[in-house]
Amino acid sequence: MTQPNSHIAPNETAAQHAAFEARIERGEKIEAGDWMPAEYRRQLIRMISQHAHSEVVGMLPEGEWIASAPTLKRKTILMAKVQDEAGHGQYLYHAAETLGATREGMIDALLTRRAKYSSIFNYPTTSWADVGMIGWLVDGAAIKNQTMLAGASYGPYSRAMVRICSEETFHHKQGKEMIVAYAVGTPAQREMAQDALNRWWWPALMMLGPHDADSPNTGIMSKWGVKLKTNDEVRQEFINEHAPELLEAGLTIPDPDLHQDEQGNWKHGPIDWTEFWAVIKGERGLGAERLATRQAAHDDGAWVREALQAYTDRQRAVAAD
Ligand code: FAQ
Repeated sequence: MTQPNSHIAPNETAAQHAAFEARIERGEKIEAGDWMPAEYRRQLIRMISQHAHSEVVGMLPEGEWIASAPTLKRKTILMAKVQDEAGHGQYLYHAAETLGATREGMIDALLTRRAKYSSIFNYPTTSWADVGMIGWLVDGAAIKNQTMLAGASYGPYSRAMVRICSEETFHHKQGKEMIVAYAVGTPAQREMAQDALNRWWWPALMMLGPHDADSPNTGIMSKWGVKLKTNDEVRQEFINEHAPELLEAGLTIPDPDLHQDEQGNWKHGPIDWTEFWAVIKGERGLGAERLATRQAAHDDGAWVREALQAYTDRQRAVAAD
């Protein structure tokens, strides 16, 4: 017996869904004005807006270090990186707006905790090496995930990913260069790099999402060509690239169970998912502080929004005359 398709909304037909899925099957991009299932639209708004929030909140942990960068070169690189993240947030908010989401609605969902942002940005940056480790591991994990999303079926999201990935690649390289330099540097630098790895390794694995068996959204997102790989597949790619490079740099990965299997895949030990969910809910880490900072920035920007609205109203009134 065929299962009823639970994603068909009351005002949609199976034929519409079949035609939509055939387009995805043929590798066509779905564009903003095209017909799409309501659930496809809802899922994309959920994921793209959360991605946008992650980029913007993601400016906070590293931004704290701009004033303390050890050299002018490191400071300019970091400033460029943090500005890039703001730009990524902008592209992504725009991509979500093409689906009918409003900026006000998305920001409200973030500030009232109805929308999530990446767990990774609720961890504190306690030393300068964290800036390098975020570049190497967090941007490294983000690139694995987002290179896959560059092939997503929704055109505006996939095109935003192409631009974002090229910038993230620069972020990744600068982080790796910094950590490798410290790993072969003075004993104090090596210790700082190792301490950063000890704190960021597990959160970096977690940021790629729960195991596939615990990932309620992967099924439909894969069927509709948004996620071309599962969370565990992307995590495996990330570990396979990063584990040997970190070891080659002379660092110790804080996982006693890490080993290579017969196929050459680096297998990790058990992940503490209790910590992951507690960090997302704001029960552990800096969730409350991060949201308070975003709320303050939103409040400080009220006059800009009011001025833009007054200008738009006046332009409209002039045009109407
Ligand atoms: N944190 O069913 P799934 C960056 C939630 S950008 C918080 O597997 P899905 C750049 C998930 O939303 C980093 N929540 O979900 C940068 C869902 O809850 P919901 C962000 C998480 O969507 C670098 C629930 O768990 N990247 O780093 C997390 O199929 C350096 C069940 O999970 C993106 O957002 C998490 N880590 O797969 C910036 C990429 N993981 O929404 C500054 C786009 C899962 O149903 C410095 N997003 N959840 O209430 C994605 O690819 C996907 O959303 C996943 C999760 C893979 C993150």
